[in-house]
Amino acid sequence: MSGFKLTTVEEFEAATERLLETGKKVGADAWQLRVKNQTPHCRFGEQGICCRICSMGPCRITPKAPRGICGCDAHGIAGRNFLRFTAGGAATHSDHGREICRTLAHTAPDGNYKIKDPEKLIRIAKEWGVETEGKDIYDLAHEMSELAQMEYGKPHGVQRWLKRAPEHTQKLWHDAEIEPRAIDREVSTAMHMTHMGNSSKPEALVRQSLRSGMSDGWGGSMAGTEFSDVMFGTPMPIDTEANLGVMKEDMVNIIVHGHDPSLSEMICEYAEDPEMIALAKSVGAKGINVAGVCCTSNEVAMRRGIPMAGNFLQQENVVLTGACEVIVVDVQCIFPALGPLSKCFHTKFITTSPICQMPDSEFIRFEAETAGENAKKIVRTAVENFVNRRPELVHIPQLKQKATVGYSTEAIVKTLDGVTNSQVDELGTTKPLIECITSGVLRGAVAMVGCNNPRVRPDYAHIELMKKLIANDIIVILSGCSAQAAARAGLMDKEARNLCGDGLKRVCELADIPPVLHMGSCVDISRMVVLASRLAKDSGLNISQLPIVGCAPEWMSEKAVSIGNYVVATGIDTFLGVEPQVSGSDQMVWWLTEGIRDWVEAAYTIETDIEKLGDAMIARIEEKRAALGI
Ligand code: MSK
Repeated sequence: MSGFKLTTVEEFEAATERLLETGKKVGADAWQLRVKNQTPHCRFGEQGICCRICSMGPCRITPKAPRGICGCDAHGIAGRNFLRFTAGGAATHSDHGREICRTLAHTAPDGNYKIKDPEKLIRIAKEWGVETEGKDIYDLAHEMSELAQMEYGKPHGVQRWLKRAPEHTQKLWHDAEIEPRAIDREVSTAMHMTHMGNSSKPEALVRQSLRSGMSDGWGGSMAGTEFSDVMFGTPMPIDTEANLGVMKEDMVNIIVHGHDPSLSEMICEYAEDPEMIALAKSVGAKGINVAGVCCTSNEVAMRRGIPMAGNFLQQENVVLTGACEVIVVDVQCIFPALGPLSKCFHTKFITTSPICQMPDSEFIRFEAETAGENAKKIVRTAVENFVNRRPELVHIPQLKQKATVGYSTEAIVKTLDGVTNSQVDELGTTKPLIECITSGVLRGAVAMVGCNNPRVRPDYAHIELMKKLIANDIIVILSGCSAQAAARAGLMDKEARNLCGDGLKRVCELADIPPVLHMGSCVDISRMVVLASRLAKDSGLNISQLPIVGCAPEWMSEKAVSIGNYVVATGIDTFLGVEPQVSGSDQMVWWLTEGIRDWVEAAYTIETDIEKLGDAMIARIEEKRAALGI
């Protein structure tokens, strides 16, 4: 009999409590304490009606003061804030994508970065109308790097990848004027529109929010995902483990954290270097253990099976184990708290990017040209730090689950094709998945994404919603910190199929997949819109007709808002468990939850009660099925 059992959120919390006791002993701060200090939050900020865009203010909207000094009302202020939030997220994801495009220019047969998926590079080149015949693959990579970087600043035209969407969707985008032009331009336009004395009309601000989000999902993030696959390999199913128990007491622990795989890939390479392993043994360790946090973790788990220590709100926990020799970060979602926290332990906190520099960190500048040397230096630093551990502070919670990860779009199609042998071209077809949905074996699909947020009991919403959905025969695809919540709980163990309804359980058995599929990091949500596009094309339906929805139950970052905007703009109804900061404007709430449906055939639903959020998603999926008569 299988001994499989999910790890509960209560067990996560007990483990964290134990770690916080260690923290108290060494005088460490923690996010749990800082949340208390910051509560209650500023109501003006929560409602999006504080304007800090010029120095006549700040202006705050109240019944007594319904307009700012320039005369802007709550709707204009909340709208501008929402657009700036989106632009922040779009810029961040897209700059990550740009770095990946730049790294592509440094690929060489004998260099640090190689081409691991040449077929994918050739496919993209053909898609972009680039001649591939007789070209050396590295020459082609360099040419594509140049072209991809041009997408950020080209003076004419719209994003090349929009053509991946069904024609109906492309027409909606064109008619609504939300086709993204150059990626940087959409961020600049957003900043320009929200400068003092420009747009204050919610409709215009929401339209640009969608366009700016589109420049991320169908531009910068897509570049990040696609060219990462070209260089580091397109993910295919692979087994790994998740939760803090993946850290090892008798080994040198290196934690990689952030988003850009260019750094973490190199760290993983050098952690396997025999010279480094011999050095680790010489200092009394059994070897070198690399584990991940946040989306960097997703990247290396999907491609290498590197274990996942935790998600966003676990980042302090890895240091609190007292067994972390180095936490090395690249960009995004990194708590500045890691600096002072690591000083309470022997841990070295290493920052590597000029984009992300923090006090109390050691800065080792990581560059494509010198990536090998940089990575080796970081691994060596970790190994040499092993002897500085304070054994009395070491406690690694013994929580760990098995997980099968690596479900890129290509992997999902290939896995399901394998069940029916219906392969029709090199990319396969999504028809088996469509048949499962139309026959009712599966009721539909939910793309669950996003962060943790202390406003919601961490991980609880992700895990409870997933359990509810799979019990109702709804397959769940995941990315970002949502994926890690699932893996830590055990929902990516194939044994979790026993928690499914009969239909999904049967599909999981036939295809040999877990009931929730790990599609990658937060930039990889671009995989999800590509999959939705392929489902629509293969079924002859519009994306908005498919019984699929998106959900971000614990979102917190600007990137999440940008993501939400491009997912909705793609025609996928999106459900939020944390309110966007627009509630001070009924007009903004209307535009986001109803008004945009006229443009893109989808809109947001906001519901902070998790039970009701789950019910609302199931109801929407069933409505879509009923409309199709299936
Ligand atoms: S890391 S953006 S907390 S998903 Fe991508 Fe997690 Fe959200 Fe960061």
